[in-house]
Amino acid sequence: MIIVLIGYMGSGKSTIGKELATALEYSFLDLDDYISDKEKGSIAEIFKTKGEIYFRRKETEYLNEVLNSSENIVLALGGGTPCYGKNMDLIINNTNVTSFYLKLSIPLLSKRLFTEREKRPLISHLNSETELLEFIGKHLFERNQYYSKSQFTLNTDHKMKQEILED
Ligand code: SKM
Repeated sequence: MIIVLIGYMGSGKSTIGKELATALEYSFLDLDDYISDKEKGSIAEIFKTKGEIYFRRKETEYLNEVLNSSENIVLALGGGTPCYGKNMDLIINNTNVTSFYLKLSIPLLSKRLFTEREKRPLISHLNSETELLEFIGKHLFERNQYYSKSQFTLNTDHKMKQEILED
C-alpha cells in the first residue's frame, strides 16, 4: 500500500509523512529528496541549471517509479507534482494508493514559507510576506482543482502533529 500526501509547499507533508510512516511501520519517501538523489543536485540547482520543464519531466518519471513499488510506503509529493500531466490521474486510479490532501490556510502557508523561500525556486524571488501571500492565493486557486481530487482532505490549520495523525 502507498499512502500519498498531497499539498502546497510548507503544508507539512514531510513532517507528517515521517511520523505516519514510523507509526505504521512503512518506509518514508519524499519525492523531492528522491529526485535530488537520482539527479545528484538540489531542487533549486535542477531548476537553475536544467529548467522547470526538465524538472517536471523527471518528477513524473520518478513518481511512476515509486507508484509501481510493491512496498508499504508513505510518499510525500512535491507541491506541484499532482498538477502536471496526468500525475493526479495516475495517483487516484492506482488501487494500491490512498491519497490525502493536507490543507492549510493561505496566511499560515505564507508565514511558514517566508523564512525558507530561498530553497523554493518558485517563490525565492518574492521579497515581502504580502507578495508571497498574494502569490500563494493565486497559485492555490489554480492548484486546488488537482489537490481536491485526493481521496481524503485533512484541514490541518491549528492542529498539532498528533491530532493530524489521529485523523
Ligand atoms: O517540488 C518542489 C519544487 O520546488 C516545486 C514545487 C511546486 O511546484 O510547488 C514544490 C517543491 O516541493
